[in-house]
Amino acid sequence: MRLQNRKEMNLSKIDELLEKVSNLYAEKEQDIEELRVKLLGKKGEITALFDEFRTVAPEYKREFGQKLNVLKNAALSKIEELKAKAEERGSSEKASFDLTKPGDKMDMGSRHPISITRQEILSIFKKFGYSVAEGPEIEDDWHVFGALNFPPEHPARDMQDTFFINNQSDNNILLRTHTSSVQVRTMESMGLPIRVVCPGRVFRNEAISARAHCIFHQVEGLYIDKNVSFADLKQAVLLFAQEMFGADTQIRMRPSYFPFTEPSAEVDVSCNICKGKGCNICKGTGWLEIMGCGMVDPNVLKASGIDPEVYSGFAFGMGIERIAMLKWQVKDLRHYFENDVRFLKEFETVI
Ligand code: 2U9
Repeated sequence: MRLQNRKEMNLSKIDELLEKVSNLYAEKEQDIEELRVKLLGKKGEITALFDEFRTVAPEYKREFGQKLNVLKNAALSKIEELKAKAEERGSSEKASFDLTKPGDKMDMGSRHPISITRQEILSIFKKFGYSVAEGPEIEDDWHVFGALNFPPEHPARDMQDTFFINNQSDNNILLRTHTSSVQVRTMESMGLPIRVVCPGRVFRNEAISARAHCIFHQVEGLYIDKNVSFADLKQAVLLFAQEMFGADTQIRMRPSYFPFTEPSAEVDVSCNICKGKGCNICKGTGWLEIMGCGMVDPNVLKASGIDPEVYSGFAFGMGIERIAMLKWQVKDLRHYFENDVRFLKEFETVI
């Protein structure tokens, strides 16, 4: 290693940096840190002089080393001084906040309209003495079709209409197409009488449109006891409709068909928008379809070990999306699945 003589010693560089350090100025913490790195960081100017120190001739090392230490200490205390000033400034800025100012508005989350509607339907039936039961979304053929009097060749058992697990309709494992499977499980496991409502997500192999979706939500109900009649069903449906859509709501029943009920009916409520006069919501009819219902088919009772000679019952089923569409006059079911915040915000005030 060639040792530097006194002339070559970078003493003037040290003086130059001393001058620079005494004039250092920065306000922001980030700028102060930048200055520190420039001088004392791994590749800093002062650090470079320490590297140079190793090459200074022994007789000059003392003088060079002393000056270098003075420079280093000056730089360190300058940086500390600037930092302390910045901190002081920061805390006095904070103290000058107006603590009486109202806070910034926070965006609150809100319940989804399907959840709100589900809760409303359930609390009406809870008031009538029903309990709530839930069950699996992945089901077997028996609980979705077999126990519910679906004939072996019924189209719902086809892959066209139902999602089978592993895409095989003969493996008997499928996504439930209705929550009736939960009522079947209730009949199998609970004692009589039964008063139960079953909410849940169901799956059907359908094209998605403004009125249909391959995933939707249902609430179904089942009431089984001795001497249950169609009149009891009609009264239960009327009271539900009046709680849900208003005390002056009227209902009508139209004959229908389901494998699991006999007789069966579709239920309409009087249109609460035009009060029965006819509008574009009820398509001029004055009536809106809200659910299906019927007396539980004796075969369904038998399949779950209930004697149809002793017991009878009624059942009903409704799509939550449909009820929510009618309640808030939403014209396209897909809004409920897209979760556009502008749509969801409409329900912020509904608890
Ligand atoms: C058991 C016995 C009978 C449930 C019922 C309906 C009528 C019905 C539809 C409404 C619109 C399904 O969501 S929707 O597409 N449901 O019309 N459901 S009676 O009957 C049962 C269920 C379980 C053991």
